[in-house]
Amino acid sequence: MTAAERAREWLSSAKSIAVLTGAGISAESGIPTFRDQWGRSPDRPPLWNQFRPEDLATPQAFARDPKFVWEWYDWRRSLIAKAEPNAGHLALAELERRKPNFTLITQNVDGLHDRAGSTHVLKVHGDIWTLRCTLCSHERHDPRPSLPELPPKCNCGAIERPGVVWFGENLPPEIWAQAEQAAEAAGVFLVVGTSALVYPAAGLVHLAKASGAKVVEVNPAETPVSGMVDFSWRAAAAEALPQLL
Ligand code: BV8
Ligand code: ZN
Repeated sequence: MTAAERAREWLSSAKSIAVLTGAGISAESGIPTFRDQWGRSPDRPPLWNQFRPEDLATPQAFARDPKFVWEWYDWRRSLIAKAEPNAGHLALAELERRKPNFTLITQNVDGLHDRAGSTHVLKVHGDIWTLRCTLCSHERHDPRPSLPELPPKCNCGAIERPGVVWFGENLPPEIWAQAEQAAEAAGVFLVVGTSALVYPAAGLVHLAKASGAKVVEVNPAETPVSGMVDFSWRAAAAEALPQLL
């Protein structure tokens, strides 16, 4: 039985399915991942080459230099705006249409799952297109690829931050609770394109496994969860996920 046949068989008999995606599913849309390209990618402005995401995606970095952090997010927003969802994103949107109990949980902030047609996306690390005021917490969606002024300003006069979850910050409680419930209830849990290093998101894999799910990983590289999943598919998301349909 091929990898695809095995995964398809598990999916067809699953009463509920949950999927956790990471930056790897957007790699084939041309968006650099956090850990396996950032440092070396030539298209990443030299300005940030000496920084790691863990250094920039923090409240401390933002408090120290909001304009610098905003320039990083503005560059990412403009890159994402030029990107298109790939076959991996589209396959998950199709799977959602076909399977009644289907929950997509993503660590990505790029919004490509929504643009691919997924309708119920649990964004556990927030959304790069949302801006939140640092003073009055007013949130707004701003789809403009590059903002007229950095940092952007709220009507109340205070500066706004990206509506994402930074390191050291809690995940949105209600979204996180739904993600945990979906992982616990899943008959099949797919973990796609994540290095499984960032917690508590990576913990969903352990939770799904402990709750009796069949866990399938899709990743061209080995990760810390490869040893515990039922099947670790060494493949790119855009190549493997369409084979699940
Ligand atoms: C929290 C939003 C409670 C912002 C992000 C020590 C030990 C354990 C944990 C910690 C620790 N010290 C601190 C912590 C907690 C910390 C953490 O986990 N740190 C890590 C670095 C050890 N976590 C937190 O702080 C979280 N909050 O714990 O709250 C708390 C409260 C107060 C005080 C303390 C704790 C918040 C974490 C959220 C951070 N925000 N993003 C932004 O985007 O700018 S995380 C960031 O990393 C992205 O969201 C990203 O999605 C996420 C995970 O990375 P991946 O998605 O996995 O991407 P990565 O590049 O790593 O991997 C890509 C994978 O794709 C690779 O495996 C590659 O092989 C694969 N791939 C490549 N190409 C393809 C592919 N796969 C398929 N197809 C392909 N074509
Ligand atoms: Zn405000």
